[in-house]
Order: sequence, then C-alpha cells, then structure tokens
Amino acid sequence: MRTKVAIIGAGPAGLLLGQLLESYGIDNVIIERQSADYVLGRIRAGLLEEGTVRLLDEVGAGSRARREGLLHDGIELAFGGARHRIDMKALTGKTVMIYGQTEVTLDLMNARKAAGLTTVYQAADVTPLDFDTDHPRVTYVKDGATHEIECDFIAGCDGFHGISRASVNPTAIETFERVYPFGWLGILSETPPVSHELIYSNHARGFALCTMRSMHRSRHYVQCSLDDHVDQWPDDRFWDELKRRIDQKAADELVTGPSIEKSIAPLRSFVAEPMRFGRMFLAGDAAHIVPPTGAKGLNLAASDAHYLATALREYYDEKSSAGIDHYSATALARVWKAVRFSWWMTSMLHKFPDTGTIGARIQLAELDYVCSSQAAMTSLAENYVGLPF
Ligand code: RFL
Ligand code: PHB
Repeated sequence: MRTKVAIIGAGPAGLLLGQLLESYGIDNVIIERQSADYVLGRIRAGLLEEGTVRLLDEVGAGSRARREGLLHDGIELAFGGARHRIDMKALTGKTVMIYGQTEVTLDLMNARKAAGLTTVYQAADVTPLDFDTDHPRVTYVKDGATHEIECDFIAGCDGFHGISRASVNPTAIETFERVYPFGWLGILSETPPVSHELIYSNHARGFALCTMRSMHRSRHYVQCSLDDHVDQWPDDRFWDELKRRIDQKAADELVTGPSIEKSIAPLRSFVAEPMRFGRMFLAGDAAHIVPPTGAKGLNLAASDAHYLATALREYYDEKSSAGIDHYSATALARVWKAVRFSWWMTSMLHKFPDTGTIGARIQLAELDYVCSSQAAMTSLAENYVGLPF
C-alpha cells in the first residue's frame, strides 16, 4: 500500500489530523493497535476549547457537538468552605464546551468512514521505519500477515506509550518530566451535575473536581494515592470522600448513584523535544502529557493536528518546506504554555505530601489572590479557554 501520510494511532490527534489532511486533498492511512470499540470505550477528557470545536467544524464533524455540547461561561474554585466564580466569558469573551472525548472520537470516526478513508484497526507490531530517509515506511502485522505502507511522511499520534517516540534514536531527543506523587480517581454516573459549572476544589483532604458529560451524566474526580486500587473505592466511599472535599451547599445538593465507570489515572507533566525527526512528526500525547487539572491534553492534540496539517498542506500545495521545518517550534511554543498552566493549576489545587502546612497556606493565599485580582483572574481565564492558535 502507498499513501502520502501514514498516521499511527486513531485517538483524537490521529483522527483529526486525518480529516484535516483529507480536507486539503492529502490522502492518508491510519494504523491503530486497538479495535474501534476499545478506542471508543476510553473515558477521558470532557472539555473543549473554542478552537478545538472550530477544527471539528472545519472537517465537518462539529454539528453534534454544536447541538449537544454544553457551553460554559465560567468555572468555580472552592476553598476555605466557599465557592468563588471565575467568569471566563466576561474576562475573555470566550466560553468552553463540555463534550466528551468519546463523542469527539465517534464523530471523527464517522466522518472518516463517510469519506471512505482507510483505517487499519487491531494492527500488531506497528513499526515506523526509514523516517530519516526520503522513503519512510510503516510495517504492521494483521491477521498473521505482515503489511507495509510506503509513504512521504509518518505522523506519530500514538499517545504517551506509543511506538513512534520510542523509535527515535535517544541521542536525537530530549525529554522533560515530572511525575506527581498522587493520582485522580474518576467515576462516571447517571446523575445530574451538582452545579451548572465545573467546581475545582482545594481541600485539606485533597483535590476534588465536579464535572459532567451532560445534564444527566456526571463525572467526578478525587485526588488519591498512587498505591490506591479501584477495588478499595466502592461507590459509597467515593461519594463520602467527595462530599467532604466540597463546600457544604454542594455536598447537600450532590445527587449520588451507582458508578458506570471507575478508574485511576496518574498525573504527569512530560515534553519531548523536538516534535520532528526527519520525515516523522509527533503530535498529541505522543509528544507531551499534562496533568488534567487544566483540561488541556485533548486541546493540545487538536492544535498539534492543526499545525501539522497546515504545514503539510504548504508542502504539497506550495512545494515549500517552511511549514514542516517550523512545525516543532510552533507547536512546542503553545505546548509549553499549556504545560506551565496545567502545572500551576495542579500546584495550586492539590494536597502535596512534602510542602507541609506552609505549602497549604500559600495555596489558600494564592487562591484568594486569584479570586480577588482582576489581573490574576484574567490570566487564569485566558489560559483556561485556550491560548490562540
Ligand atoms: P490517545 O488518545 O492516547 O490516542 C493514541 C492512540 O494511539 C494508539 N496506539 C497505537 N497505535 C498503533 N501502534 C501502536 N504501537 C500504538 N500505541 C498506541 C492508542 O491505542 C490510541 O488509540 O492520544 P491523542 O490522540 O494524542 O489524544 C490525547 C488525549 O487522549 C489526552 O490528551 C486527553 O485525554 C487528556 N485529558 C484531557 N484533555 C483535555 O483537553 N480536556 C480534559 O478535560 C481532559 N481530561 C484527560 C482528562 C486525560 C485523563 N486521563 C485518563 C489521563 C481526564 C483524564 C482523567
Ligand atoms: C472532565 O470533564 O473529565 C474534565 C474536565 C476538566 C478537567 C479535567 C477533566 O480539568
């Protein structure tokens, strides 16, 4: 098989890149290790920046999000027993949209199917090869047979644990990493959200987040120990802990119910530089990870896909390498700002085992400052709604 761009990974980065390339007339093939159902079953992000929704519109996959997504004008920060609202719309003129990653993925999969593009699911031993030459290839095993795709470029959109970044010569790549000493335990339930907007709570027992997928489906997270296992967290324990970490009004109004999904995610900040290795590019979680406190991971995957698709369009339409030469620096400039913001939100809102009581009091002072200074509030808001791309 031959294609212009072989995309490894059918998560949001790979699927969006595929549709953007298709809209520019650049043919592409996606090779994914898992089945489509498995990819759709992963409960992850829930919050989209306006720029991400615009990209979905651009590839004709945004109409359901426009219909069903919930637009939020603000968020609430809870600390010291009270809630404080940050009015992002008033501060920035922008809103964010609640629309689950599973839905984004489904809409992009359907758009890809409608366009008749090839996606190889359940491909084993996917291997990017010869990307330091003019003739890169991707090989994979499917149904016991080895297949090869010849291409002009490879896009490594295969997430943090993927093969693309791992295939790069270690001397050609620099990585930056911080692993946080806690995780997030998340549950999904068929219950109405406790508040119209998201509540991010700093509490002496640890961080908590009340978010949602729709007006009848809630998503809640509590900071947990890295040693914890979901079996140690029956639903009753989860709801009790959550109630203790949010303000009294929210605790009184919280509607609880059986969980329909429960999982623990570790928190990490990670960046690999550069994001281009000859004729292979990295995009999304394959190149960078942020802790979910800033809701930036999926949105960075989208901006990477945009930068890369634009660069490849310039290459094919204008016979210019300028775009692909600048891709890494352009994408990383936005990535590092989101890494900074996500680190800052995480630092301000979580209980850290090593900073003691002075650390906790400084967090409260910072939260008080953020909620009382127009300048600080605006800074939070403009990062939260997404820096321009
Ligand atoms: P993905 O989604 O991991 O997709 C990568 C795909 O590559 C496949 N793959 C391979 N395919 C072929 N060969 C191989 N060797 C392969 N290895 C892997 C995988 O099966 C998979 O299908 O990466 P992508 O596309 O870069 O997308 C990134 C986002 O998924 C991620 O950043 C977000 O989920 C992060 N995130 C959030 N982001 C937001 O923007 N807003 C949020 O509200 C938000 N909340 C979250 C989150 C992530 C969370 N977890 C679980 C870490 C909340 C949580 C709890
Ligand atoms: C979610 O809805 O899952 C979500 C929202 C905001 C975050 C993290 C996760 O910061």
